Formats: sequence, C-alpha cells, structure tokens
Amino acid sequence: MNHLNVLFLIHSSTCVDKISPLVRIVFELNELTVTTKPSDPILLRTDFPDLELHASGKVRDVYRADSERLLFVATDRISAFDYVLASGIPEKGRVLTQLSLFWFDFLKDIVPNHLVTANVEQYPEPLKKYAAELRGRSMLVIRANMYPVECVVRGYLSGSGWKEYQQTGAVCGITLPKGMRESEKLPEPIFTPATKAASGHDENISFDEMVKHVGTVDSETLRKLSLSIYQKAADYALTKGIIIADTKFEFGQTANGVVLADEVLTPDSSRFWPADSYSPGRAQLSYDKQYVRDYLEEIHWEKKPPAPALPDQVQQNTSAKYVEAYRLLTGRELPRG
Ligand code: Q0N
Repeated sequence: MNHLNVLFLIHSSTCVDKISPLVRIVFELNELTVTTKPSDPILLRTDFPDLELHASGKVRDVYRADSERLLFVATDRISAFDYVLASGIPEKGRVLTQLSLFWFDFLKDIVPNHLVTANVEQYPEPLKKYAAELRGRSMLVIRANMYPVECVVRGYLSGSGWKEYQQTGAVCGITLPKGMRESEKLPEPIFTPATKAASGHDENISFDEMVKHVGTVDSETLRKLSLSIYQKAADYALTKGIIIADTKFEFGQTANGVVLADEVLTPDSSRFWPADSYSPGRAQLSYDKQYVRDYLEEIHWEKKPPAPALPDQVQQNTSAKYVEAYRLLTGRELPRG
C-alpha cells in the first residue's frame, strides 16, 4: 500500500447552503479518496550494531564502510539554539543529502569531492541490509585526511562575524569598512576560518593562525577554493531567490589531492535567506528554521536541556521549507524516498 486514504466525512448536521461548491461535491459523494505523498518515517538516530561509528554530530552519523570509505548518513534531527530538539523534521536528511549531491556536481569543475556513490545498490555488502534507512539520505565517501579547520566564507555580516565586527571592526583579522549594519552585504566575500574549540564551539581564527595549523601552501589553496566555490554557488542561488549569507566547507587530503568533504551548501552548513525579504539593519528571517525559532521563543524555552519537542504543524511547516529550498535551488522535485 503506497498511499494514504483520507476520508472526508461531512457531519449530518452541516448546513448544505453554507458550504462551498467544492465541499458540496464532497458532501454529495459523501466520501473522497485523496492520494497524498507518504512521508518516510522520521529518522532520529541510526543504529547499525555491526558497523563501526567513525564520528557523529548533531545531525550526521558517520560509519566506517571499509578500509578506504565511510558511510555518511544525514538523519532528520534538527538543532536550534545549539541543542538537538526532541523531534525530527520529515524529509530533512534527504534534503541535506540531495542538495549536497546537487552542489558536488555543480562544483565539480572547481574542486573534486569525497563522494563515491549515493546509490545504495552500489554500497559494500555489509551496508546493504540497511538500504531502507539509507536510501536517499546517505553517501558512500572516500576517507580523507581532514584539515582541522572549518573553511567559512561570508558574503554578508551576520552571526559571529557581526558580533566580532561590533567589538573590533574586523572579522578574523580582516578589517571591514566602518559603520556596517547587521546583515549588510560585504564589499567582497571574505574567508574567515574557524577551529573546533574544546567547548565544541567554533572559534574564529585569523588566516595567520590557520597557517600555523595547516601551513601556508594548504591555507592558501583552501582559501582560494573556498572563495571560488562560494562565489559560484552564491551567484547561482541568488538567481533562484536565495541569498547564501555565509557557509562552511570542510576539506580533506586524499591520494588524489584536496577534496571537498562533508555536506555542502545546505541550510545546516550555511545561512540561507529569502532574497525577497532581505533588508539590512536587522537579523534576517531564516529560510529553514524560522518556524522552529518562533515556536521556541513563544514557549519561552530557556535554551537548556531538556530540549523540547515540536508540534506537528511546526514540523510540517519546517519540512516544507527544506523541501522548497531544494526545489528552488535545483529546479527539481525532491526524489522520493
Ligand atoms: C569526517 N567529519 C567532520 C558528522 C560530520 N571524507 C571524510 N573522511 C574522513 N573523515 C571525514 C570525512 C568527511 N566528510 C569529517 N567527520 C568525519 C564532519 N562531521 C561533523 C559531525 O557530523
């Protein structure tokens, strides 16, 4: 059974004269079968007992596939105000994965990437028994030697960049024009690397600090790649009505040189803003998480554990935004699970 039967029952006391023509048809039929898209079950956690967990984050779980390859899985978890919430977002893991696949292909002339395949039929045998959970939301990737820096590019002044600018007039050692406003477009995109601090939080560092961690040659390579990737993607996204205010890339070293790794240019690794409501001088509406943030403010959650669950409407509305971002950026419907 691949569809849901929805029965519309009109209560016998309903006054026929006051209902719309559309509903009247329903009334006269008395019953209507509507075929809706069944959403895949929400995946909050993976549990692959015979696979070795390589790394896990707020949203992604990474397993060892074989000696050279990893299995990268995007769950439907969502974080807000630094915490993973108790509810997931339908389709979110598939949106993150499918959008990354789109960008890997879009960017392949600038930079090679860690993708081997996202086709579960081509996964190593031990992974295939999890095909139902993995399909659409996972990637088999080349195991790389990851650079210990987050390669952040900012085209607009927001988040930690805005905070730093207000305090020092600079971001990661890059001096910016005086008098800039929150969310304002920068004169040109800037490369603002960060490291994972012991706290688990990202710490902005200067380019010189990055050089101490990974050396001059690789720092310059990663900066150049990051800026080119951002420029090409942000120019494109703007033609689709989405501002990519900033984004974070992770790179690794393989036998074939530097590759773009992790997930790329998703709402989780970037700030997406709807271009039509953009207005500098204030924080912008988040493309994807606005319903979640509004709800969490509304219930006055103190932003400490336990993280709350989300009402069904908030989950559905948020899911629709993720799916819409995919459709706008790719021009395609999100592939079915
Ligand atoms: C890797 N991370 C940090 C999960 C993702 N191709 C690769 N080779 C070796 N290691 C990694 C990759 C990739 N991509 C990267 N962890 C493992 C990104 N994490 C953050 C937390 O969520």
